[in-house]
Amino acid sequence: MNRKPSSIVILTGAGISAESGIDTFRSAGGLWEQHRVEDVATPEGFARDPDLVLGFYDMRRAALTGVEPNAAHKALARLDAEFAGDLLIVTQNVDDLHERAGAQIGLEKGRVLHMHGELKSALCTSCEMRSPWDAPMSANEEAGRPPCPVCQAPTLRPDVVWFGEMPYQMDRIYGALRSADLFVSIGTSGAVYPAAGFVRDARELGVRTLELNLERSEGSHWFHESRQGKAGELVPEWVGEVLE
Ligand code: BJW
Repeated sequence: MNRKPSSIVILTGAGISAESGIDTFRSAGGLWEQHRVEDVATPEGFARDPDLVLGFYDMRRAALTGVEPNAAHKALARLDAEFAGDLLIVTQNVDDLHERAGAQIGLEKGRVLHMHGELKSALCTSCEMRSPWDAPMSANEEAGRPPCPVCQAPTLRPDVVWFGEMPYQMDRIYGALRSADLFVSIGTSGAVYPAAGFVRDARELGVRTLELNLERSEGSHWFHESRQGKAGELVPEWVGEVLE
C-alpha cells in the first residue's frame, strides 16, 4: 500500500455480507434471480402489490436473526475503533451486520451510514416519520397492516431506497469524499448508481482508490488497485496494513 491514509471513505455492498449467509443481488441464485426487481424494489411495484413487497422485506428482516457478522465486518469495526483519522463507512446494505460487529452508526456522527436504508426501520408514508422496526410489516388476517407507532396510520413501508428514489445522506457522503485521501470499495458489483459512480468522483477529486471484491466489478478499471478474493480474508488483511 502507498503512504498511510489520514481520511478514508469505505463503500460496502452485498458481497461483504455473503460469507455471513446473506444472499447477494446479482450472483447466480441471488435475490434478483428469485424476484423481479421491478416488482419488489421500485415504488411502482409497492403501489401495485404492497403485500408482495412487504412480504419480501419481512422475509429478509426475519433472516437477520439467523446470521452473524463475519471477519470483514469485524475488521471494519476494529478500524472504526482504532483508526485515528477521519473515517466514513457507507454501506449499501440494509442488514445490520456492521453495527452488530461494533461499528458506530448514527445520522450525524456515527461512522457507518446506510445509504440504501435499513431492514430494521419503518417509514410511514402518512407522517413520514421513521421508527425502529423488528416485526413483520405485512397485513395479518385479523388486524390488517400494523399501525405507525407515531401517527397510528396503517401506512408503513420498509425504510429502504428503491430504484428511482434518492439514496440517503448524499451530501454527507460527497462531503467525506471531498476531504478523503483513500476510497475503498468492498463487495459491490458497481452496477447501481450513484454508489457505482463514487470511484470516478473520487478519481476526479484526486483521491486514491482501492477495490476489494471476489471478482473484478463493472467499474474495476477505474480503481488504482483491485484485489480479488473473499471479503473475510481481504478486509482483515487490508485493515491490518492501515493500522500497523
Ligand atoms: C463478494 C463476495 C465475498 C460476493 N467477498 N465480494 C443509468 C446511469 C446512472 C444511473 C441510472 C441509470 N439508469 C438508472 C439509473 C438510476 C438507478 C440505477 O443505478 N440503475 C442501474 C440498474 C443502472 N439508481 C437509482 O435509481 C438510485 N437512485 C438515484 O439514482 O437517484 C438519483 C440520484 C442521482 C445522483 C445522486 C443522487 C441521486 C437508487 C438505487 C437504489 C438501489 N436499491 C437496492 C435495493 C435496496 C433495498 C434492498 O436491499 O432491497 O439496493 S437495489 C440493490 O443493488 C441494493 C444494493 O444496495 C444495490 C447494489 O448491489 P450490490 O451491493 O453491489 O450487490 P451485487 O449483488 O450487485 O454485488 C455483490 C458483489 O459482491 C459482486 O461483485 C460479487 O462478486 C461480490 N461478492 N461474494 C467479496 N465473499
